[in-house]
Amino acid sequence: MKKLMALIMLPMIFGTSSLVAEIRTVSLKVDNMTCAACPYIVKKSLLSLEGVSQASVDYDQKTATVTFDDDKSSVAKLTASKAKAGYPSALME
Ligand SMILES: [Cu+2]
Repeated sequence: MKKLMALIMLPMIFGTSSLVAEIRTVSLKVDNMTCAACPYIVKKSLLSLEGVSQASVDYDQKTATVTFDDDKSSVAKLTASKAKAGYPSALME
């Protein structure tokens, strides 16, 4: 009976792995940053997204480094938010 329970529990344990928050950090290339205020706007738009815990923007390199919860956000959501703010961006490989 214990063995049967273990067999039933296994998929439950491994099945929850997709529910566990996966924290990802990605770098994005950001277009249209033309003045010193732009990085702040980009950073604000990123931090306003659900699941984003950290965002830093490098004006000189024209990049943004974002840490987010993969279950609550996605690279697509990050780039969509920035595009909406006027800064198209793409994931850096
Ligand atoms: Cu600007």
